[in-house]
Order: sequence, then C-alpha cells, then structure tokens
Amino acid sequence: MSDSGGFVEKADIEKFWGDGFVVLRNVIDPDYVLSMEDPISRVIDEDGTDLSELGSLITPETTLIDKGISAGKKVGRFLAGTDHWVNNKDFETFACNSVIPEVVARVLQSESLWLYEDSVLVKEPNTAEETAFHKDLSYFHVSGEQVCTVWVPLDFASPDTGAIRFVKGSHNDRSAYRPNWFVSDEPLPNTEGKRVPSVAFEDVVAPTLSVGDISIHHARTLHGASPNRSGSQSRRAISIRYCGDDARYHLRRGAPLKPHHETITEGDVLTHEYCPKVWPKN
Ligand SMILES: O=C(O)CCC(=O)C(=O)O
Repeated sequence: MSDSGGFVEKADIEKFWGDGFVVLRNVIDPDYVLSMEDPISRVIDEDGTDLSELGSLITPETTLIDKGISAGKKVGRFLAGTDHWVNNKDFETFACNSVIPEVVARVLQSESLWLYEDSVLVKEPNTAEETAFHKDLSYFHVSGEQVCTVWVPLDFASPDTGAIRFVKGSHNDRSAYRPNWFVSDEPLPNTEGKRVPSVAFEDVVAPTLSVGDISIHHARTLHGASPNRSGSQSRRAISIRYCGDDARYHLRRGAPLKPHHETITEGDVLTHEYCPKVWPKN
C-alpha cells in the first residue's frame, strides 16, 4: 500500500510554531488511511481499553444529557490502545514508513525524527466522554521543543463527532501540568506540577478534518476532543507521537512507564529500539 507524499508549506511550519498546532489537508492518500480500518478493529478487539468505564469510575455523575447524547440511544464506548507498532506490521509501516515522518520532520524543522509511541482512539457513535484537556508532554518521558503528536482521523471528524480541539498558543505556557486520566481532568496520582486549568470555550479551536487530513500539535499544546454525538458514525483516529533532534529522555514522576523506560538514562538521545529513528529513511 502506498501513500501520496504531502508537501509542507512555509506557512504550515509558521502556523505550527505560532499557534501550537497545524491542520494539513490531503496529506495522505485516503485509501491508505482507510486500509488501517481492519488493523484498528483487530487491535481494539484484542486488547483495547474501555476508557468510558474508567471515566464513569472517576466521574460517575456525568450524564449523557449533559454531553448532548439523546437519552434512550445505545451508548458508545471510548476505546483506546497504545504501542501497536511494536508487534503489528501495519501500524509499524504507518508510523515509520508512510509519508508522515517526512511531513513531521519538516514541520518540526528537525533533521532526524524518532517515533515515541502510537495509539488508537475510537469513539463509537453516541460516546459521551470528552477527551479531557491535557498536554502530551506531561505523559512523555522526554524534554525538548521538537516533540509533537500527529492525529490521523479515519472518519470525517467535526466538533459534533469527536474531533480533536486545541487551545491556540498554549504551547507557549511552559508550566508543568499534571497528566490526567484522559476522560476526566482528575490528575494521575503521584505526578508533579499544576492541575490543568479550566479552558474557556472561546479559546478553543475545533477544526473539521476529512480522511486524508492530519493535525500536528506541539507536545505542550493544551488539547482534548469532544464527545461523539453522532448516532451512526464512529470517530476513529490513529495518534502518533514523534521526537526531533533536541529531544532527550527526561523521566517524569508518576507518568505511565513503558518497560524500556527502566533502561534509559536521563538526558540521553532517544536512540533505543523502542524509540526507532524514522527519518531520514536509510
Ligand atoms: O482522540 C482523542 O480523543 C484525543 C487525542 C489526543 O489527545 C492525543 O492524541 O493526544
């Protein structure tokens, strides 16, 4: 399966660094994106985590009506999985060998690029959970300016169907914020920093994305996603996190650890088999 190389304009790079995020249109061949439908279904069926269950444990008072989901409809789940690229060739190719690494390296203005993690995030029709506002850097055991997340939708994504949304310019705020549970703004235990502040509606930018479009946000950009109020359409996305030249390992107390984080040294470059170099291609 191939993808159609995308070209990054100077204005896109300026937008990313100025606003903390950029939406790039028609970057990947939609057929290639949609070829990930079956791999996504399989990984979610095999080992997906139901974040909706987690959400209701943390914020049991959340009601469907509060979130604009019609009562009496079958309630959707917010399903997620991480690090599929490690054992799954389709995800490895998507994250490491598609057009995405080159596009990201250009946006980050980085000579080289390393993969930090991929994740799958599915909001079924009528999913009430918002993705709580958070900064990705709070979850990553890295520091640096050239660190970002790419969000690739497999469905038309709008504010009504659970699209990602951003607080413009929030990457300029260098405060350390505590990571939260993703479906609740409650911070993870034993983490350091401030609680994520509440976000004013007028500060939020919620772009609409079609299949083939991607968004790229800086790891310090405050972002989340809306509920999926559609009664018929899922909101499936692959989210991939990358690090550029200036990224170094930096362990953050209480943030989720991967097995290989036991073996890394603070301040090291990310040369590790579980953080493979994905650009330039050899
Ligand atoms: O897809 C979502 O609901 C949220 C995505 C997100 O926050 C991320 O990928 O960093």
